Amino acid sequence: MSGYIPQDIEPKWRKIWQEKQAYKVSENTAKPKYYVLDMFPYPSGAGLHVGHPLGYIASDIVARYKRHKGFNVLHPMGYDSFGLPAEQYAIQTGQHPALTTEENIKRYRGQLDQIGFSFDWSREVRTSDPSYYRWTQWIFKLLFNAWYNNASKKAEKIEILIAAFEQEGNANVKAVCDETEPFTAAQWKAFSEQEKEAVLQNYRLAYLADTWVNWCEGLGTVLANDEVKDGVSERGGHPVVQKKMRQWNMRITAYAERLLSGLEDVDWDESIKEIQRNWIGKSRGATVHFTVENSSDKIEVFTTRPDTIFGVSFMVLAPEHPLVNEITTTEQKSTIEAYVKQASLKSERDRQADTKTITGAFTGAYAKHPLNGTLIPIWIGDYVLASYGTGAVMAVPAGDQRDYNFAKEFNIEIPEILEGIDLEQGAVADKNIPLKNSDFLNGLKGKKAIQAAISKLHEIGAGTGKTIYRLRNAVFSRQRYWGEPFPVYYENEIPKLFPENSFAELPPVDKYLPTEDGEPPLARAKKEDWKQFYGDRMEYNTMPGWAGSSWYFARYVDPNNTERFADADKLDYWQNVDLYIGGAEHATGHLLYSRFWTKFLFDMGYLPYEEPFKKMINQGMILGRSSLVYQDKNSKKFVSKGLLANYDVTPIHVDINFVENDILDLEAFKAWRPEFANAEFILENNLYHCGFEVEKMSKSKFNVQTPDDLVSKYGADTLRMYEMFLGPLEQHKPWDTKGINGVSGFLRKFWRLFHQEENFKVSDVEPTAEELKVLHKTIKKVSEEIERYSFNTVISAFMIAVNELQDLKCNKKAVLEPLVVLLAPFAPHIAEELWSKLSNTGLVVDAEYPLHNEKYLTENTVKYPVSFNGKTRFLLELDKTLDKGGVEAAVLANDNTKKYLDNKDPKKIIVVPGKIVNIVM
Ligand code: ANZ
Repeated sequence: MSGYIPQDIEPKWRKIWQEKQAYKVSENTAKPKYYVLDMFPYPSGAGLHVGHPLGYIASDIVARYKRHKGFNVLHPMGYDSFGLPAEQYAIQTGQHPALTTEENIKRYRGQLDQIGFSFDWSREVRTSDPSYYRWTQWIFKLLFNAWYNNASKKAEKIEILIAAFEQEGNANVKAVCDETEPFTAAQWKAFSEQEKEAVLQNYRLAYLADTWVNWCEGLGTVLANDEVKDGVSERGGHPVVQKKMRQWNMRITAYAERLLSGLEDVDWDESIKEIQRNWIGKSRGATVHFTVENSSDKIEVFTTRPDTIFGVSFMVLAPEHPLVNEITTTEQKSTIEAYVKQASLKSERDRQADTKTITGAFTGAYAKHPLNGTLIPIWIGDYVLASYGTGAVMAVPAGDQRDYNFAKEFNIEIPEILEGIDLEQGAVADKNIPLKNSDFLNGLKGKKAIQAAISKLHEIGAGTGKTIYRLRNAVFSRQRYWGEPFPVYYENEIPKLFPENSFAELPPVDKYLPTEDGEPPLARAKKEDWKQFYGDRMEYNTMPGWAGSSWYFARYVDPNNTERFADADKLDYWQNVDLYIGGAEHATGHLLYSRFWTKFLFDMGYLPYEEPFKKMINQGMILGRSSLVYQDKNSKKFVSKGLLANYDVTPIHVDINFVENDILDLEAFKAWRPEFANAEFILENNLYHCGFEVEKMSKSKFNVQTPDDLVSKYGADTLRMYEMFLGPLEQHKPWDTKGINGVSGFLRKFWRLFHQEENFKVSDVEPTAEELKVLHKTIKKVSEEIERYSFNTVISAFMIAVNELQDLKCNKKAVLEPLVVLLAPFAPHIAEELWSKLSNTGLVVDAEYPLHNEKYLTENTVKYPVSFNGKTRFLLELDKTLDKGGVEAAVLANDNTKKYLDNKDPKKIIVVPGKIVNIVM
């Protein structure tokens, strides 16, 4: 037999695994279950680069390890296959996005298959497949037909709410809802169908509303908050403005408290939990009503500091506040209108981020202070956000810096309400300063003051304690083609659900663009294009990217079920994900939405757990290592890096495939592009040294390393181990192939332990204590480190073990065979090959994991330092069980001792058993 040739071994075993369906699992109550999941990818046209498999390799190691440990392991993979790039390609080329998606998936699958993952592909899901998205629609229907009962603290069916309305109107209903006028049972019954539906929309968990949305003209769609960065779209960088549109929304705010408290039950990185906590943004305080002078209108504000109420010297409404038009006086009308227009051009984010530019306008109206009756001017200003709290503030310049700045800018009074504080420098936010000029609150501070203020406001009917959340309801409509259609149609503009067991399939359209009237692409479909058509018209929006990914973990449990989203017994068996691996960038998107849907499906009795992902690890990004050449601006020659000091150069990215160890292949570079065909170089010692930069991998930087090239050159096992060897999983790290030869060399060495001059040869001789120690030390280390998800240190442990066994010239089966099992999760192909050569009939993936025995780890000998008159001369290894006399005798009999004694008689021999020997001469 020949040496280690991964190119022969690897495809062979992948074929066998496939033939034997080695990774197919089903429910098995005899075994404990373990569910390990990767965030499924969007199959983009660019294929995988080496950064993508990093998390998949880690999860695959855990999946295989747990399987060896006797678990029934669910380890599925699929595709989050609706999305923008396929749609944009469709717009450009007219090709249906389903075709592009199909092609991309093929490419991904090919790349993934090469790496030897233990995915159960029979469970593959694709969010864009009708057999999948019909269940996404089914969940939407459930949400539409549900409301959140604050009394039972869970979602319930809308029929229960309707029954309550029929019994006693809405007065006693405790629900998470939008503002709704009170009505009696009689009034409810008298409502028209339209009126009833309009009321219900205020309660439904999926509902239609005119919502302020991030409108992106460039992309022709609405974007979620987490898709907007610095006022532009995350994809494409197009400007985003605020616009009011009728949209589907998800009442995720109903779950704010549970989304917060549930974080205590999951084992996630603290930083991700903190991002979610901040995003949910719990604030305790009070709402206070101010009546508008000469009007029946009331302005409600939310404040975290009701205790500062005697320090209010003005009010500020968000420019979009519904009362702005109503209260503005004729004189101020044009000023206010101009300001409102100006403010609409800024996104909420920009308004929050920019604390320097202070703008606002006076409405001309006044409000009455609820406690002392003074008249307070009402302004509008863009630092007050329409969608937070009540969209209005009582401004207290003494305690809030934004109010302070506003007061200074517009020359408004700054009442002194804080004991011993000089307000020249700015506002003081500290709650623990006693109040003054504040009537019954004088001398009080902190929680006591806040409580006293709330009690008083409550007593006079002007306010009440309230907790609010920064979290907003999530806009759920997108004006796109390549997304889930809604199972919704309209009759007299009343939204209605498709009948049970039916769902909306994406109809063909002539173009993937909005219509001339600005309707979404689905409006292009004619009646007969829809497989099912109801009512006057269909819903034209589609669902956002996060719809399909909010529940896919549940579908893997039973992906081919046509009767139900997943079988209840299977859900019971597999439960939630034990280990989830994926990027940290989804903290406020996918990872929040999927928690929300899980809690909802739990409430409705469809899921047996409340948190989808028990433990999560967020893998770091693998950064590209770009190569740069430097072109002299004057001569246009390319200057080697060491000579740059003498030239004025432009750095240019060059394809990393032309560079090895930073040395440029000049001919390859010249052949790369016509403009470089006649390139001239200024070299160092006849070589061109390139510069480098560590940055995100991207096509435009020519620094993308695909796994394919490395697999064909080194084999998948080397790639797998090398990616793990790069460093701790969670860390960002640059891609650098320098060390890959070392890892490949390690696998060769491992292989050679089993071979003598190309022939497979292992011995059945009993191993020595030393050999057993290497084995058991390695078993212990490897299992402990895998349990800690510290994969890079496992690889080091393997390398040490192989070196030690090589030194011991160990080829004993009793040592090598367990090592093969240890290595199998990391390098499954070589492990299978050696396992079969060891005459095993089954697959190594099914082998039992070896256990270490402490017995072999404890030392049987002691290395005594032997000293003469206090000077240590040499080490003597002796049996641990020897007593004082035995040690003394052994020392005296030793040749080294004789040499140092030099024929003299020792005066005294001091033996501390297990520690030292000192000979006094
Ligand atoms: C009076 C006051 C006095 C306030 C004081 C603060 C300090 P958090 O902690 O973020 O919840 N506020 C309320 N609604 C707002 C909105 N829509 N846009 C901008 N600001 C708004 O902050 C709550 C505080 O932010 C509220 O308490 C209110 O100002 C302001 F010494 O009311 B405060």
